[in-house]
Amino acid sequence: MNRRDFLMSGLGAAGAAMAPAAFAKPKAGAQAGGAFPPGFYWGAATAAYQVEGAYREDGKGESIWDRFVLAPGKIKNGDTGNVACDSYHRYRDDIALLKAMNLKSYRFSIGWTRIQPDGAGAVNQKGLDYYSRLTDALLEAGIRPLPTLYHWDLPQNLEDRGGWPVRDTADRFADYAGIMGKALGDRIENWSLFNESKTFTALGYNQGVFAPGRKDPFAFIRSTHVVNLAHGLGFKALKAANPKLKVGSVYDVTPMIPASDRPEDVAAADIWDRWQNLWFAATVIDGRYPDGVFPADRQGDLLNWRDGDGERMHADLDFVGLNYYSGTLCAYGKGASGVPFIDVDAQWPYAPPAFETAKTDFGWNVYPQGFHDILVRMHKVTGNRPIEITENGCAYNMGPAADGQIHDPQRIAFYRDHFAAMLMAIREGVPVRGYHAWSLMDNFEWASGYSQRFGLTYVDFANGQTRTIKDSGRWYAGVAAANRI
Ligand code: IFM
Repeated sequence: MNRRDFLMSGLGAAGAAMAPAAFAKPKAGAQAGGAFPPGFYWGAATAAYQVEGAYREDGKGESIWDRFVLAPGKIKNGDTGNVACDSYHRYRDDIALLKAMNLKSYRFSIGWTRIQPDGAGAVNQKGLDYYSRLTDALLEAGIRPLPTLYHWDLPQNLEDRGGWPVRDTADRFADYAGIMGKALGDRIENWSLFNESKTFTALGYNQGVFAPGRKDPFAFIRSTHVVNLAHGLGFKALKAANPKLKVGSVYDVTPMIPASDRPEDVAAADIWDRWQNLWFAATVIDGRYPDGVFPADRQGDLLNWRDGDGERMHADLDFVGLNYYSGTLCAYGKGASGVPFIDVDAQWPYAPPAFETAKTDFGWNVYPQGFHDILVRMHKVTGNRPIEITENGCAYNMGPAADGQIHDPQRIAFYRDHFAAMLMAIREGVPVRGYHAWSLMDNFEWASGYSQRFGLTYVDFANGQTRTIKDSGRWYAGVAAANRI
């Protein structure tokens, strides 16, 4: 297999091979209850394309997701986010949900194409006004706004100019960040730059299953560098707009679990930790890439590295957002050194399951112990920066029962066990200061359309987007009010 074929197949195969099949048993004590630190932020999260709808309203431009959903066969049932939860019009209803659940923090994202329809140049005042109204309404309700600038909806015009693999996109992002900092920095203190860089670059540019649907491994690798540059430039632009702003970014992280004690499997877990957990978070904080992912003599070319990029991408983040869903099993195949891209004949076979965990309706392993473990791991990487859990949750797809209510005990159990794991990490010194459930409400789940329901609130998409708080939402309200489990 030549290098290109390896890159084409290797990452995809690795991803598939890492579908978690086997996990260690949760440690004793994982069920412990108790109080969270005073002032802990209990919250919930959403993202612009997944909830807002109003895809052509008030001067909004076209994003890559507006375009991608139109491609036949890309989204389950041909669903789109054109209407979604209609939050653009119903944001006051959403805030009422947050209040009903006693939540004090709302993580949402800003649609870049509402602000700059083409991703560059003139500002669309009506778009800014929307986020200004949302911010004011949150503050009035006593809820902290926690916006993310980029949750995957790149302006289509920038994709047409090359997208994330092209360095200019990082400069455009910095302009946009500066615009937002100036417009809302008087009322919003904490800002996240990106959501889940590793996921949108890999799925969008390598696997082609997310927008913009490209399958080009070399473009993908470059996109990772441009996104890191955009972190550094965006961070500096926000600070220049208002030095009082606190700027972080959101990383999806997963504990890498060797499939066995074989040194090869342990090495596979180590390399995947660097590539999946550190490639963005540690790079931005350190201003340099973790060693050992690419051959040292090829890395510069693969990334299109230029002198000064270390400083450009460096950002001394004020806080770190972490998203956690499950663990990842890592096994190692024939002849591989543990370094992706070096061994062209590397294989990443499925390991025999040690034992099964419960699964969500999406098929994801339920693995609360991994939440504790990755928090402890990332704390070592992020220093003493405050950590916000910016996402954690599960898809269970039950609808209203005969009594009109949504009884979802599996989701309550999921959250209870994950809160226990988080509390254990906090007690061990991990500085977690807030938690956002994914999600406030059922919404557009990307390539899965509306088939996967992650919400604490049920949304009736067929009947006017009406919202009903699920049993889990009511249970969560109790946790938030008591600040304990
Ligand atoms: O819905 C997504 C979200 O947009 C990013 N993190 C994972 C969630 C569930 O897949």
